[in-house]
Amino acid sequence: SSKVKPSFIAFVLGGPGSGKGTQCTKIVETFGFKHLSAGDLLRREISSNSKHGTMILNTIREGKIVPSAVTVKLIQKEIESNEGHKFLIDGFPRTEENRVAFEKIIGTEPNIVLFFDCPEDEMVRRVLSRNQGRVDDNVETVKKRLKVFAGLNLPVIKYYSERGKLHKIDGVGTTDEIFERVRPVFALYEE
Ligand code: UP5
Ligand code: MG
Repeated sequence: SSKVKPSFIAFVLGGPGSGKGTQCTKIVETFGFKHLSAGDLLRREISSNSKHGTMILNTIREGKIVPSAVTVKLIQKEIESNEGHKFLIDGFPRTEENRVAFEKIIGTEPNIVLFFDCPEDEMVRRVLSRNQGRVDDNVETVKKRLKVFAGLNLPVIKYYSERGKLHKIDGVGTTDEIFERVRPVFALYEE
């Protein structure tokens, strides 16, 4: 497992468009975390024409999950090059297999897990109005992403709930209203 053990890790989970990235930006501003979005790391691999770029692009287009070995290696690189930081890991782990691979390779578990709970119709509305050219922001792929979320990611969320690590946040409301629900979770850990 990794040489560098991070001081604090929060996993940030929720369906497509539930507000993970938006809330992570606010957490970074207020609590000074390093934000690692697994989706952004994978999209960076596509645009830098890396070895796995084409496979990652095809996987994201289908709303499927990239193999754990690829994603965990990208996260590991970021953790090792940001030694001493607290980390927000956004949109990972997506599957039980992802979760087990992370624990094995990084050698630690998250301190806490946030889950942005948002109704499907609201998530679809947000994703389809984003307009930032993401290859997976279309009706067809969003439906697949929602299915994959329900089938593969909800079990991971349930796992952390049973371990007493889950903070379930109502993901409906304005960005600021939602952040006021997030703030107390992190305020607990501020000295
Ligand atoms: N918005 C945000 N908050 C709002 C609010 N309160 N009210 C109204 N609008 C709000 O928000 C989405 C949109 O809604 C934005 O336009 C925002 O302004 C607005 P955002 O904060 O971006 O939500 P987020 O939950 O981050 O949505 P995202 O689409 O990024 O979630 P996904 O989980 O679908 O995407 P991700 O990038 O994590 O993954 C993409 C794909 O990569 C996956 O489908 C998968 O194929 C692959 N992947 C893996 O294979 N493995 C991984 O580990 C990670 C990803
Ligand atoms: Mg995101």
